[in-house]
Amino acid sequence: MSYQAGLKHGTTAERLACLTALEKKVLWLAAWTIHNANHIRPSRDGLKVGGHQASCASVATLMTALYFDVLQPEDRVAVKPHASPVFHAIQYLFGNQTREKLERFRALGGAQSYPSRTKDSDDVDFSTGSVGLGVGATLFASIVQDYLHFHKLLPAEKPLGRMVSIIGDAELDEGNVFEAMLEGWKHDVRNLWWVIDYNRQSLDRVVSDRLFQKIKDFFHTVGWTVVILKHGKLQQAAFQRPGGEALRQWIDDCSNELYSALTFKGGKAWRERLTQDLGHINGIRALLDDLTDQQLQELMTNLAGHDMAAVLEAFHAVRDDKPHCFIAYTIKGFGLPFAGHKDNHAGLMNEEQMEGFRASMGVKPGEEWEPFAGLNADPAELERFIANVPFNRERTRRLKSEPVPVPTTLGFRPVKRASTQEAFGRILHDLGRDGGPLADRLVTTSPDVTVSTNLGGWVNQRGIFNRADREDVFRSEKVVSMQKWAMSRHGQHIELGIAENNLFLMLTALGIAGPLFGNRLIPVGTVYDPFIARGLDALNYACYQDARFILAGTPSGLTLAPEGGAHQSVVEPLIGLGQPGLTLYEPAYADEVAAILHWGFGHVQAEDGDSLYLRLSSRAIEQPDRVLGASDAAAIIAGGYWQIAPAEGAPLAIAYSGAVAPEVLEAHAALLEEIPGVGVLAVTSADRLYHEWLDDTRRRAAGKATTPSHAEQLLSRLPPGAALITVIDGHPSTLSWLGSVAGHRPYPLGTTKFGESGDIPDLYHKHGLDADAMLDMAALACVDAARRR
Ligand SMILES: Cc1ncc(C[n+]2csc(CCOP(=O)(O)OP(=O)(O)O)c2C)c(N)n1
Ligand SMILES: [Mg+2]
Repeated sequence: MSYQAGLKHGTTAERLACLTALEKKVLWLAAWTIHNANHIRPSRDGLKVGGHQASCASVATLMTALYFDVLQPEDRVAVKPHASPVFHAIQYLFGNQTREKLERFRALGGAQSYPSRTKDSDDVDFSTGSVGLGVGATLFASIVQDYLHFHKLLPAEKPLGRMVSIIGDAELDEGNVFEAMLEGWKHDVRNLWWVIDYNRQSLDRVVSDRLFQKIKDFFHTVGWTVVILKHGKLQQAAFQRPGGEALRQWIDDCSNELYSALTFKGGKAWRERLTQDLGHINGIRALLDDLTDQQLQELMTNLAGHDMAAVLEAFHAVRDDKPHCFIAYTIKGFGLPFAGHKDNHAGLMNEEQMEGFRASMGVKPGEEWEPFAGLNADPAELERFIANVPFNRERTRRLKSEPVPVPTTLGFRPVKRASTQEAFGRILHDLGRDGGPLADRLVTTSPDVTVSTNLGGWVNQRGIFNRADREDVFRSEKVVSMQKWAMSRHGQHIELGIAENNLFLMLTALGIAGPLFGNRLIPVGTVYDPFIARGLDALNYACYQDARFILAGTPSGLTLAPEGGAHQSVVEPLIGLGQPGLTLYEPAYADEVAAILHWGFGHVQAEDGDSLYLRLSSRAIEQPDRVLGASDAAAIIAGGYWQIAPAEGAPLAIAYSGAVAPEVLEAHAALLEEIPGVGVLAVTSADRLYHEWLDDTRRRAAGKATTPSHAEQLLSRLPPGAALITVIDGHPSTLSWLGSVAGHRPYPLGTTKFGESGDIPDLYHKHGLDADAMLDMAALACVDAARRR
């Protein structure tokens, strides 16, 4: 249970020597990788390649200490985005990254600018890039690790890992970090280390002096242990000398801006300023006189975050699994010519500066990529040291996990009337009740909308996950309620507070449980459809990691009618259509929901699969009297089917998605009287239809043979030039593109404006989604057609 077993307490002088040598090499390689990409590799487009030498220099000591000494194989790490070159340099020294990829840093096929689980080959645990999200992801990964542990889905003999985030201090400006911390407190999160590279600089500026106090307070408030690493060993020794206490006080009182500016100016400037401010204090002049300008600069920049011994001491002093926050004082650009300069974030050393840096590192031309060139240590010993680094013991940490078998059918019960949301809830309820391997690996989660998104039945069957058992007080007090709310370590629903960012970070962590922890989970999250937008960057982040999950956005569109415009989703189908790594489905009927979920449980596990987004509704509608066969289900999965086939040569059809089905059928019945043979195309996934059609078009453009896409096959049943009325309770461009597949004229209906409170007939009328609106479009189509003839 504890990770202590593998840790050493007390570092020998030999180890320290190896680590300080490696720290120097890591800094060099990171800076050189960026330099090579910008100044040596030929440019074809004249663009600055970029990279962040100052951000890397700031964190080189911390990351060397972590990766080469402190971390254990079971630990998982999110690295601040701009330290990507440091991460790749470390993996290069481990033998997990190639020189070619470093040489191609930020070029196609090379090491990625920001660590990427999917695009990098050197075992990135969590992708980062959008600041703050990697930080939050580690917290949720820790909850997922606990979940797996209590569900006996982790090897019993292995200790739990620490989820570690190496954080740029400005990442703490992101609100999602604090949302995550609160949720972590509720879940009594453990085994979490956040290491803050406290260089007191963000992109634009030097940050406020008193910020760390606030940061400390936040962490204390939610029960974390805060460790401040401020003064390195050199400074600590200087403080012991006469006048030393005054020097400490001066450093503590110095504003971040002044400290940064003096760091940039160097030893001479420190001497002037300290003489001016402290010269009258006994011992100070002697202290200054004993040091050259260079040594004085070393002393004043000897913050603990750059002092290997101090860093190791702090990390190894941890004795428990409480969440820990390390605030490590550092200098942005430490050891580089622009150290401390406020504009250094994207600064790059020029050729001349690089030559100076090269000389100080002892690296000869031609030896830039040599792992041990210029180090004051025996290469054989360094090799031995690296071969024994605990973190790198298990060469690949990307774990394999067995697929979770999906039953041949889901127990679907036909009903006369139902909403897609009810159908979703009922299917999960039945799975929970009937049990089996799939049900045992399902985990649901929701930001305070569990009951209102119909997860209640499932929760009644499977309970809520909590580290400590907690009875349902309302139940024990015999207060009648449909909902059981008992919590235990065996529960399978993770209840979150209302923070959609947290939902998506939780889905991220649940959705990579397989590769991270060796056992898959099948995560299902629910959210009110409009509030997907609240967590959108985190959803994008989840997809970017290739986390796999099923998301139900429900209720959606105008069908929330009385809830009004603030709860109405308009643009979400376009998010579903456009978001890579996520496939949108918007079924109309319960049996479609069953077919999609049944297939989806396998799809989210497939090597070439992705995550699913089911846009659902709470509007109960009459269900078709039918039993779906295999080919019907296949068409639903492929994105659509002719619910009413068009007659040969029919001049018009209606294509629709979701809960507008009754209005479509009503319009269809009315149209039949005038235009025989009108068809109704049920589009279950505009996303699948669109992307398959697009891929097919691209393949044909590349001269490759293909079979026509599903969209093309469906629409070829209509003669070219026929009218296609498209209808969706969402933005009309979700479906109107269908007109371009086989040369049909689109007549789009859908929502383009904010809604307001009302009932469905009023709102559908106002927004042009009722049968009358469809008939008006049909009349227009007839007029247009007559004009063309
Ligand atoms: C969500 C988001 N907004 C903006 C950026 C652009 N950006 C990249 S780094 C950065 C500031 C980083 O400062 P800090 O976290 O302190 O990192 P360091 O000082 O270590 O470079 C900003 C604003 C981003 N990557 N993500
Ligand atoms: Mg910073």
